[in-house]
Amino acid sequence: MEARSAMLMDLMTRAPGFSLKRDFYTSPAYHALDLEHIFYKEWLFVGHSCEMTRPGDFTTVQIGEYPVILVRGRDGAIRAFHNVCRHRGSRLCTDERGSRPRLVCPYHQWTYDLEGKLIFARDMMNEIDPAQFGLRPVACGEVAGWIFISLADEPRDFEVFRRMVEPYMAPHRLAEAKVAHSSTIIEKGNWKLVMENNRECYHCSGNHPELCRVFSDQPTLTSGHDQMGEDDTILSHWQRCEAMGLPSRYQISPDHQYRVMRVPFLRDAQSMTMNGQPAVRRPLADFPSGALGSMLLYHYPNSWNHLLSDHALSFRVLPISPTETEVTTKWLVHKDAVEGVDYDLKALTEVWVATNDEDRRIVEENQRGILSPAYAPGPYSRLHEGAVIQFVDWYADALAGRLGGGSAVAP
Ligand code: 3BY
Ligand code: FES
Ligand code: FE
Repeated sequence: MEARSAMLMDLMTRAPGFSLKRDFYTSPAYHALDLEHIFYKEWLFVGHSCEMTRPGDFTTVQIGEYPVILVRGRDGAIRAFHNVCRHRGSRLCTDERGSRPRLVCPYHQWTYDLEGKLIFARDMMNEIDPAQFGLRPVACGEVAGWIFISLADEPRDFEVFRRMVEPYMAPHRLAEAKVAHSSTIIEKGNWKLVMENNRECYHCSGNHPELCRVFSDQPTLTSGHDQMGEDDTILSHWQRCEAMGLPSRYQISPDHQYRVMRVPFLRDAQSMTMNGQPAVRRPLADFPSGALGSMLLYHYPNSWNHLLSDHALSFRVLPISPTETEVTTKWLVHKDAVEGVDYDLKALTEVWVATNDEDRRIVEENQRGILSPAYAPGPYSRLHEGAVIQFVDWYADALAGRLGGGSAVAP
């Protein structure tokens, strides 16, 4: 059977509340469908505006088959383009990041301005209409310093997402931050295993000694989001933070694609550090208290984020192959915080460097088990893995709708 029909059939007949069939985590054909119908259609988190502060600053990113460049224009706006020269198609910018007054193709030096206009094609300016050969734009949106792109011809509504999450993010003043540290790891596992693993803390007590020093693995907090408002500790945390002007209550989009909420840390911890003390002396904003816990932002298919009082963390997930996923973590601090004076890099990064490595191992072992022909879908815990069920339902619904089958959630 053609992969598309096989996948649709698998989605329509899957057992809800169970992990997916093996092909979803292993098959190259299913992976290609994930790219086409999820990664080439949804808004994707790619980076931070504070990484491109001046005109000409650029960063590049590879989404499946698409190389993309993000560049700040002379007008101050950040734009995204396909990183493909309009002459004969060479990749235009080869560096991961940098700064250029113009974008010059390394092959025959066709030259584009920072707004993507072709301004020079040696000995060809009379032969062609340069207006026809500008860089092809990619939709680009920003919310509170977080940059998203969409490769879709008709991108989904970004404003509705922005309106929900901006009030939660803006008080952390992340456009005025800087990236203090960045780590990129390749996990030998399907991207959905990376996301599923992130969506539960059923594995935390057995695997994350560092994270568990400050982060509770209590199910209401990490998975049963719908029950959050019934938990007194969470309710009083929300009330305290909202009294400081920080929106905190759990909100989720109608299709469950993205959500925000503020969660308290254990005891009096203020940050995700080994001792719970702030890692950065200079906080991100003038918060009256440091015990804000974490403002969590999840956006499917490819990011989760922790906004703390002293720093912020972003996590970007990009599929490389059916069994390989790139995970990039960035630690953001106030732009004027000085390393060695206001923060110690090891203290800042220790918990998540360890946690990421533990999660990598978990995901890789999960993948190795699933690669066995003996693997069969297993049940998610209703108590601890409710958010995994939500993620898989979102994925299955989004795909089934696009493959032509309507909702994939069994009645
Ligand atoms: O090396 C780079 O990334 C350059 C080459 C041409 C344009 N680009 C910004
Ligand atoms: Fe870019 Fe020729 S391919 S200048
Ligand atoms: Fe984990």
